[in-house]
This record gives sequence, C-alpha cells and structure tokens, in this order.
Amino acid sequence: MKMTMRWFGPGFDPVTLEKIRQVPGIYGVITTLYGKQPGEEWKKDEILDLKEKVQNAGLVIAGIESVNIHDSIKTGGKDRDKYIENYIKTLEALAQSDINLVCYNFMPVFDWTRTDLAKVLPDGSTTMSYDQKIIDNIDPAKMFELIDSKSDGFILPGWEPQRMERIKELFQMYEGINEDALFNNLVYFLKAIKPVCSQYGIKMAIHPDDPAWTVFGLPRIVTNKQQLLNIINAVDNQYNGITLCTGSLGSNPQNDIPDIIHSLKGHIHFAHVRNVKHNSPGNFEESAHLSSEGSLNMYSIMKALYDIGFKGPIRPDHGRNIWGEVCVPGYGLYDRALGLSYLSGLLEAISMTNL
Ligand SMILES: [Mn+2]
Repeated sequence: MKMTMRWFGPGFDPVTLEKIRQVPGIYGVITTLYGKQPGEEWKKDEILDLKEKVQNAGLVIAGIESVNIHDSIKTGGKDRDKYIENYIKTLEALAQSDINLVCYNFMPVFDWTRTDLAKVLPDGSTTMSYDQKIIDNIDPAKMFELIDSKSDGFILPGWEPQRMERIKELFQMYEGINEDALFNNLVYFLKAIKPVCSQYGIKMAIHPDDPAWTVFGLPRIVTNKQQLLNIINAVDNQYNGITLCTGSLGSNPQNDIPDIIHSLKGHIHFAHVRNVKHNSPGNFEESAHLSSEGSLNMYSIMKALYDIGFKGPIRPDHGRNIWGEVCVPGYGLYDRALGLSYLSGLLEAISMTNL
C-alpha cells in the first residue's frame, strides 16, 4: 500500500508539501485542481504545473480527489453528453500526465454532510460530527450557512459558495430522481467513459455517500455492500472500482467493513481509512484513528486490505483539530499525520506476522 495524504493545492491548503514530505512513510499526495468547477475541462498544462509543484517537493501525485461530476450527468440532464465529453477530455489529459487514479462521488446536491465541524471533545480537541435530529429540523437551504460559519474561512470540498448559492435550483434538478434513475445515470456515465479508461488504464474509484443513508430525502446509491456490488456488476471493467472509505461506510454500524473489503476484492482502487464513533442511532463523530478511540476495528480493516492484496494508494482521512492548528476542518496536518503513522504501524505488524 502506498501511504498518501490529501492536499488541496497551492492557495487552498495551509498545509504545505514540505510539511507533508516530512511525515514518515509518506509516498505522495492525493490532490486536485481545487478551483475547477464540476463539468469544466482540465487542461494538460494546468495538470503538469500541479505535478511539477508536487515533484519539486519530493512527492508524487498518487491520484486525483476529485474530478467532480456535473449535476447534469447525475440527473441525466439534456446537456449531460457535453459534460461527459469534458470529463473524458480531462481523463485524457490526466492520463497523458501519467495520473491514472480518479476518485469521484455521485451524491446529489450535497457532498459529505456534517452538523458540526468543531464539536469539542473531552480532551479539548475538536472534530466533525453528525446528528440526524439536527438535519431533520433544518431547512436544507440553511445547511451552507451552518457549515460555512464553522469552516474557519476555508472553502470545504463539495461546499463551494458558488455551488451553494444555487441550492434551491439544485434541489429542483433532483426532483423526480429516485435511486433507480440516479443509478442508471451513473451507469450511463461509466459506460461513456469506459473506452478512455480502457485505453489509458485509468482507475475510477467511486466514493461512498457520507453519511451512508438518505439525507434530506435525496437518493443515495453508494451506501452499503450490495450497492457497491451493483455498481461493479453494472459495468464490468477493471477500471470501474471504488474508494473504500471506512468512515463513510462506517457511519452506518450495519456495514461490516472487513466483509465489504473481501467482497470488493480487485475493485478497490483507493482507500480512505479512518475511525468513527457511534454515539446513538444517526449520531456519530469522527474520532482519532485508533481502534480504542472509536467504534471501528482498525486492525481488522487493515488486515482485510492486506489479505486481499491491496497495493494502491491509502490515506488517513479526516482528523480532529488538535494543538491549535488553523486548517481546513478535518484536514489538519497533525492528527492526520498521527493517523498515518498509526496505519503504517498496523501495516508493519500485519506484514511482519504474515511473512
Ligand atoms: Mn472518504
């Protein structure tokens, strides 16, 4: 497995590449052209410019998170082919820059959802948390204000102000789109990009919905083992894979993550490994990575990834905010570096006892 960290790019991420480079065991970064809007074509020179910055810091780009999908593709809008065409051009430009892993999601309207970005924990650190009761009593149009008020001024992935200004319009776009329709639109997209992925060996890794259940009545199609298998089976091609995100899938205690890992063997292209603490049904928080701090058995997860022979990029996921760091919520250097070291330690122990 290749240990990586997410990096939002120059001008967006207060964590520098130089600092990431000093995390022991680091291989590279997972990054993106953060300023790009969904549907916009990425140009090769822009990608190469980003790549050069990463290489100059002694790291590599291990994958892109994310190339976002335009809502017209998700809703099956009349101009979806135009946006798919742009997506294909972007994939070509990435492949021609030797980048062949792309994480994406197919969530309607909202990307990941939390109700508190800075819940204070007993040790004085803060973390992101989710409470279904708050969601049930809030106007979705107010979600952005709730999120933005605690973002420390940073633009959060999936919560870009330009996008949230159009929230009412976005909800209208998804009227009448049920799970079947959303799924069919995903399959249409995957079939359309299949030739370019096959030609260049591009691995597409769909990210699970977060949290792993319906939010604001919007359809969800990437929340459990069966739905993941449905996606894999719908377009049978080596490129069609998943991002195994333990925190997103693990938000639902019914998801057995090691079982999902074994069931998706060969189709996991990328892994986000973090812990989550279940407080009560529909209420969870993002704990530190250690098994003892949350509800997931992190050893079993790493063991399952090892046992299926997963060799791709893996990264710690959201961390708590510790030691007074000023950072994008969930993406400070400190707690993620602790998480990465912990995952590396688990992996070392697992590999040494399985020689
Ligand atoms: Mn994730």
